[in-house]
Amino acid sequence: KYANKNEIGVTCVAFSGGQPKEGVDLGPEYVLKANLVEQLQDMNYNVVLTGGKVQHYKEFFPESDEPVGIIKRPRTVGIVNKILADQVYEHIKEGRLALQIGGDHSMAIGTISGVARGIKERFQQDIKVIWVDAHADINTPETTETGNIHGMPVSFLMGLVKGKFEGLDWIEPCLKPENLVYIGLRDVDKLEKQILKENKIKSFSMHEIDRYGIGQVLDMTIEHLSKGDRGESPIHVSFDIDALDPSVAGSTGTPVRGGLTFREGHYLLEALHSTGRLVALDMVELNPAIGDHCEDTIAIGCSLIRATFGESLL
Ligand code: Z70
Ligand code: MN
Ligand code: MN
Ligand code: MN
Repeated sequence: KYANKNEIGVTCVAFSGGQPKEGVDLGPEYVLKANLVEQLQDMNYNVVLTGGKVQHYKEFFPESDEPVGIIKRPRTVGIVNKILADQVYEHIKEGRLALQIGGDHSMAIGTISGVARGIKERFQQDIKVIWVDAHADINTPETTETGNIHGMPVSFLMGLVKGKFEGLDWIEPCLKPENLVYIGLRDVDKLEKQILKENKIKSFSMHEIDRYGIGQVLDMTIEHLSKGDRGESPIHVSFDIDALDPSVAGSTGTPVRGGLTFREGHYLLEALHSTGRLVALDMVELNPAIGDHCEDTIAIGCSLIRATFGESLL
């Protein structure tokens, strides 16, 4: 419905500036080396790779980027996301599905901004987001304990950040609290919990997944995101690989035990594919420099992407 020619615009975001660990910028290169593009082509998609190669954005980095308070690299994160938003917007405008491979989760500032702009323009609709993650990534520059912007993208997208923040002042709030659902949470900061409550954001933590099972959680998620429309508004999935249990996908910067199983992760994306409402997917925080068997985590990232785009089971 939203994409018109079985075409996927793939943007490889080799960026790590939203957090301190090296290696997360290598995620996209490894995913390409694992033949993701060929796999999608085998599923009869046309693949359009942004810029024809992995994007580093280094030519846009500011010469210096001193912390603002405890916030690290705000101007770098800001400019990279501004460019990224334009790249993703272009794919949506062209009627493509949008796939972004990361890279740290600060990149969702750009991906969701770009998708929201394109969807608004083409369909006059607001974007709805499913954020699959061990973390809520909804700290503000005031509540963050780490200063890492990958823990803050949601607050910037929702307009929860007071005043204009240097480097990130181009961001237009494009995500309403009622249009977001979290799945997989298990490591949420105290002040983040307060923000989730104040904004009445629908969240299915690992506790709810244990209680209801992933099937019912997905039913409830889709029901929530269907309020006020005929159950067909467009959905962007932002999938942090650390939503999965570290025993399944260990090559990521901040593994937290007690996560989704291999099948729960896949079921979630298969169920969303079957709604026909998906317009964009972020697959982020793959860090090949961490863990002993990074090729396993990379392969699971590819497999999750294929599930999202409808790799048939039978
Ligand atoms: C913490 C913060 C985070 C990912 C860590 C952690 C955030 N709440 N996100 N790893 N992917 O720094 O704000
Ligand atoms: Mn996370
Ligand atoms: Mn995250
Ligand atoms: Mn191995």
